Amino acid sequence: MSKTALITGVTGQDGAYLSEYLLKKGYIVHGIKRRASMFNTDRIDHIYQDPHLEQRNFILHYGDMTDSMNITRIVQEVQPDEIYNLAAMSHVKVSFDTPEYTANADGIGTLRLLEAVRLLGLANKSRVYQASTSELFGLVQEVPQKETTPFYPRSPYGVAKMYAYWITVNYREAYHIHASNGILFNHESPIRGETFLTRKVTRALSRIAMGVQDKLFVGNLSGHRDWGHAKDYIRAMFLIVQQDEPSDYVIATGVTTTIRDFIKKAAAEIGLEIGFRGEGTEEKGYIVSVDEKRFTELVGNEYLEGIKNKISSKTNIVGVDKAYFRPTEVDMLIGDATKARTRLGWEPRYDLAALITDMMQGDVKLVKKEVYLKKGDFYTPNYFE
Ligand code: NAP
Ligand code: F7E
Repeated sequence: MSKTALITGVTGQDGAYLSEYLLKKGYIVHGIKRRASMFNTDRIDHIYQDPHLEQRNFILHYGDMTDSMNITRIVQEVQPDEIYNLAAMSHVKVSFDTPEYTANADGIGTLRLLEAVRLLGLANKSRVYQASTSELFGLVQEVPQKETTPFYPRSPYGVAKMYAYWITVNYREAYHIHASNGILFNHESPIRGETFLTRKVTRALSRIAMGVQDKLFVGNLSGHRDWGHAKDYIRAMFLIVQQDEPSDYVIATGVTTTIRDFIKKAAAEIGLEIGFRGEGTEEKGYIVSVDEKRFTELVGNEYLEGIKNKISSKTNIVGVDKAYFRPTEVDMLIGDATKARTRLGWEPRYDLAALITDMMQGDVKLVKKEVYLKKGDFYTPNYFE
């Protein structure tokens, strides 16, 4: 018989990849999506099933992590074998603007879900995966970070996720729920939200290359992140839930890179060499040279002249805007996933170079579509942050 999974945050990056993955494994997948004033199911459109079909294995429910009755009712209706709690206000910078909401959705939301499992008598049936985060390590107390590294969160998001982490551990110990935390380091993809650093960079570089954007503004260029591919990380989520015993696992690549280097590597992917000059808010990035063959192959010959102009005029294409600084920053993340490698047999298949290739290819393609529509005089939104 097919297993049934319930995914909160099904419309997000990880929710979309996990849904696809579980459907391929023969699961019946239920997802919770929020009501929005526009369609918000772009990432799952390719697996969406018409509600009028009689036999469906992908079913969406309206819901919200801030609504206990809604969460409890959905868990009761679905009677899931596995619950993946991926829903969250997941943007660290925005959590400083919406701290109470973040605590409610990300922290108490997790409690609501666990309490639903307990109250409905599903403690022995429904396994729970909690989307924990490397943001728990914040002001890092150890390098690299592993399961035993003390937590020191640095944002309302990190603090809310810390509550969610411990309430998951507590419900495991108190009520013997098979509940586990995946302490996932940053993971990205071509469908990453456009306001996270990596996607903001790959999208902006593609647009700059094709002349539809002049400049990329970022915040702190010196932070380090351990970036992996979301496709690898949702495999880890699945493996964690399949273990006989629940436990908490760090999932990371073990390689850390600065934001500045990420920008350079992403640009190099399409043949652009970027150099940085200046310091602090005066630091600026320029195109120093172009690999004409690579650029022409991947972006297009028609845009080469524009790039050469930017080089000769020393046009600055990356700038720092302190609006993107955070009141407290997480400077250095690098994970040690030895426990996951040994116990789960998990290994990432993508390294940073492969991740960047995938993301740049995705965004170059999207910007080509944008340019095509603009040329045809059709409206295309700018979507600036
Ligand atoms: P994401 O793309 O931002 O997706 C978040 C999902 O949660 C979206 O479906 C969003 O719905 C939904 N959501 C937000 N608030 C909600 C609420 N109050 N009620 C119900 N749904 C709500 O995030 P992601 O990158 O896929 O990450 C998945 C989970 O892993 C999150 O919990 C995140 O905090 C955590 N995490 C992510 C990373 C990473 O690097 N990606 C690393 C560690 C942990 P809308 O589509 O309507 O906005
Ligand atoms: O920032 C710096 C920023 O917003 C990465 C979430 O998925 O991963 C994510 O959180 C770094 C930070 O991710 C800009 O200051 C510079 O140092 O892409 P990010 P994050 O904050 O690491 C963790 C693991 C999660 O759990 C979260 O849910 O890049 N940075 N300039 C910038 N960041 C953004 N967003 N935008 C900038 O312009």
